[in-house]
Amino acid sequence: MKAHPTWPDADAERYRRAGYWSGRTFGSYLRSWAGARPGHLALVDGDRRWTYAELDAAADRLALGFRSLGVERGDRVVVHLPNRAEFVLAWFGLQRIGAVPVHAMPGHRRTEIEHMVRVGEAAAYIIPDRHARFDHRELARQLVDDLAKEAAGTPPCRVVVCGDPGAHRDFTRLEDLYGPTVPSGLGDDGAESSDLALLLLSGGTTGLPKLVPRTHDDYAYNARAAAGICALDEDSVYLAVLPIGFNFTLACPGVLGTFMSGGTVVICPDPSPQTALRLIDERRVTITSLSPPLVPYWLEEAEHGGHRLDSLRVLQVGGARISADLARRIGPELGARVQQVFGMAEGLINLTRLDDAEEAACTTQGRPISPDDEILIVDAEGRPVTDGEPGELLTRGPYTPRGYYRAEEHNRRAFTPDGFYRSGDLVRRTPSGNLEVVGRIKDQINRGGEKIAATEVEEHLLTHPAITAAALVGAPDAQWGERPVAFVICQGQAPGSRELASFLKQRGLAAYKAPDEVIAVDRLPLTAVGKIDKQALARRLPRP
Ligand code: OOB
Repeated sequence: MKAHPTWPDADAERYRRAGYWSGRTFGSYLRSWAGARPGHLALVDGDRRWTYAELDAAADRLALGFRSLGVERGDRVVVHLPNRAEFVLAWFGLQRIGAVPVHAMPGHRRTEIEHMVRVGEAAAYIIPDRHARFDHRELARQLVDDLAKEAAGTPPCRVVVCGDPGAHRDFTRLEDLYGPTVPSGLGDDGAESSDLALLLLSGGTTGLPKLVPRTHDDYAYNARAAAGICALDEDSVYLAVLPIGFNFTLACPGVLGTFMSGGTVVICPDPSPQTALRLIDERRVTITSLSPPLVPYWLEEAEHGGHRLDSLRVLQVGGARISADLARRIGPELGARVQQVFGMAEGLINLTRLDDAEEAACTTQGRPISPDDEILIVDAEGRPVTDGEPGELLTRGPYTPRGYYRAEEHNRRAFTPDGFYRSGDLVRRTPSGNLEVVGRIKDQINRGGEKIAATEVEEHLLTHPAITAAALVGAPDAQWGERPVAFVICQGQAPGSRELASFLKQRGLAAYKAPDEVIAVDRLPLTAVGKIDKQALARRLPRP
């Protein structure tokens, strides 16, 4: 059985003929970038730098190391690294042998990682030693030990540590994976462009998050098309502020789009505005991307920090809705053009264009990047709405996969029979032709760009001894856009938000998913079909 659906032959052929799908893998792309501009600066992390030739050589050497560890073509490897050059080096090292990175977010913990390792049957798990006061080696130790007990005899998931493996002798230091310098480089990576290149974690609406299978063909096109719209070239300098594993940062156009254009990627090691604005000044950054909650801090730092920001041409903002008022301040206060990005791990990317009217750039979330992105805006019965009316966004196209990875049953609900992805987003087409995101019908909370699947958290809340029923709802929030609030029915004393946060932490859930507030109720309102009526609950919340 196939692990995931692919595009029907006729569509694949059309995408190839249109030139969207180049027939090349990321491993071969890197080789040709290095051939074209060997000495050009590709990657900067603090005072460490790599030219394209050096990046290519590092990928070769790491590829050999991964291979010696037993990682083979098609194997999945969970990458859980923060913003460091090693993310990029390891990523291309894996690409070069046709292995498949599975992207974890820095905040993910045991629950999320275990899920990715299990669903992906990961051959390896790449971690930092410590990051943000968390010892990743401890998490890895417990996880691989538990898995080994369960599945004695099957190949273990190897742990690779960027930094110090500490006392864990069976863990491998990433540094030690560098094989000998191979002047000619590895030959063909053996992968085909239609193969899986990476797995992205979906924002999710169900108890268990889904993995999105992205191929070389589709993901390379995603990065290339976005880079074209942003007019990137070899003088472009992209600052990676949000996590590199996030689709936005990696390929919209992000890190990969910058490489496709021969530019330079600068890694921002922490998201503080001081660090980011200092790097923009020092490295003459031309483009970067942010989530909306960071924008006010940047404006504040720009006003008082004394940084030279005149190199910055474009500030992309996306992942969650930015208010028009905030967007309007970006041009005058930062001297950069605002570009809204409405994308999804599942594929479709919408961008406002650099020559859109200022008002459209500030009030809409852009339009698809490919002429062959198909968009339907439909009502609750699946019928197209009158143009300009709001409805659910359905989409299909050359970089929107036709289903999740190993999730056959879920795919039947998340995709229409003719292959459209049901985004769960409510949008309307504005007179400018751009889309505006006006709401959501999926059971998800968007905390300033971080997605929280309500049912996932509810399932964990229900394991609390005092809680007999739970509903997680997004409350409007001035800073985050939304924050998670839990309505709970309890036996005895209701736990407070602090207690629940530590309870969920113990259960290995990422901290950003914990409810900010807990409201104890006697009963939960139900809809006509007997589901918890979240809209009724949302109406009980105070407006910000
Ligand atoms: C990005 O990807 P995901 O997979 O974390 O989240 C996708 C969802 C969308 O379905 C939508 O609900 C929301 O995030 N969203 C936005 C938005 N951008 C994403 N809602 C309103 N306004 C926006 N600008 O979030 C993502 C992937 C690639 C590029 C940018 C964002």
